[in-house]
Amino acid sequence: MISTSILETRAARSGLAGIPTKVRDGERLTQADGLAMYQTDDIALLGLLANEVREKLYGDTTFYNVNIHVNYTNWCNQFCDFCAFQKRPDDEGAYCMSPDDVEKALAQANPEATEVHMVAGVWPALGYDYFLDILRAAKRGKPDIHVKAYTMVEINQIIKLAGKPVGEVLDDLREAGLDSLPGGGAEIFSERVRQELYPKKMGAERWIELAGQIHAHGFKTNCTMLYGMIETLEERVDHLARLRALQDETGGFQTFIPLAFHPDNTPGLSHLPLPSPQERLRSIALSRLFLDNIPHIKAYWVMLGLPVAQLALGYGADDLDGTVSQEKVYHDAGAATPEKLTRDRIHQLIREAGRVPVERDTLYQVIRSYDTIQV
Ligand code: V47
Repeated sequence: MISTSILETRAARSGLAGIPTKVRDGERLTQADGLAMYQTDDIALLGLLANEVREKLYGDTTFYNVNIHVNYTNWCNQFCDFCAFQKRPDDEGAYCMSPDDVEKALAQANPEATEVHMVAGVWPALGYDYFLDILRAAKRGKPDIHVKAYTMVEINQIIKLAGKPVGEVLDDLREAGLDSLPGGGAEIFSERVRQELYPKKMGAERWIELAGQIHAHGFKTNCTMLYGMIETLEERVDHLARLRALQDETGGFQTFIPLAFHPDNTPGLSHLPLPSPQERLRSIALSRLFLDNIPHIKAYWVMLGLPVAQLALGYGADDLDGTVSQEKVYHDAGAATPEKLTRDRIHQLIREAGRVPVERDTLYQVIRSYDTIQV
């Protein structure tokens, strides 16, 4: 192990003075540290530190799960400038799955899948019962599946439709089959960015309030940050700090997923570049170091691309999501990644990165470790 004093000498040259010592002592990083980590050119040093933290927690273990995505409708009235997935019902390519469609999709899914990730647009004409019915339909199609569904944005809409207190809505959703919630819809918490790019979408305070209520109700969720649009580095750090503060209160986040903005086919931002591989690795490493209370950092290969996702496993990420299949939000925005991966291909990617594949369920219970099994 390189001595802390050698690392501090290097850190002093790259604007990261004090950070190696804090990380090794387990001391919380400040927002100023967060900003310094966004400003430094020394991404390799961030990676080295983040990898140390990751190895301390999990060694070489790299989690993955066998999952499918069901984007049940692309109808959406939020009209976010960054989104290539949204349609009005009359638009070409618009669709909305019925409960029967959802049931069929699950019945025909990979029999080994343990999780369905079910998210979509927001369209008020879909009534409260629809959201309960598609959960029940998913369980009818595959009774043993874990249903991870509905971002805070969808939950906000479902609560409006229900006209009932949050707690009662969450009870109904749980009874209909909801097991946990994904991390989408947070975008960037900055009110400035929201006003400019997604003014119809609920603001950060409501996202955080709902996530807190959902955690208090006993559900685990994930969390995300969409970066690479028009946000400042300070706004990114503020976003991460708000997630960390909520996690201190509730402990309900399992995983953080930094989401790199994909510009293709987006209504307002198609002129922007895709964040570079360096920036994608920085986001992984920085989130591992800054979000000291969120257990898992996910390399979402659909958005990172396979080579960067593999590298991310040495920059702090401990989770490679997943076999996926049928994902539409990123693929509509120009993601050039495959539509799905087989289990064997995931094992190969993890092994090539020098790590050990461990299949997990949604709640990070180990299903099978492949440390001695060569599959
Ligand atoms: O909420 C939309 C983002 C999210 C674009 O919880 C875009 O396990 C980049 O949240 N470019 C959906 N990003 C994806 C998501 C997710 C993915 C994987 C795992 C989990 C999990 C959650 O994608 C949206 C939005 O923030 N998004 N459009 C785009 N053009």
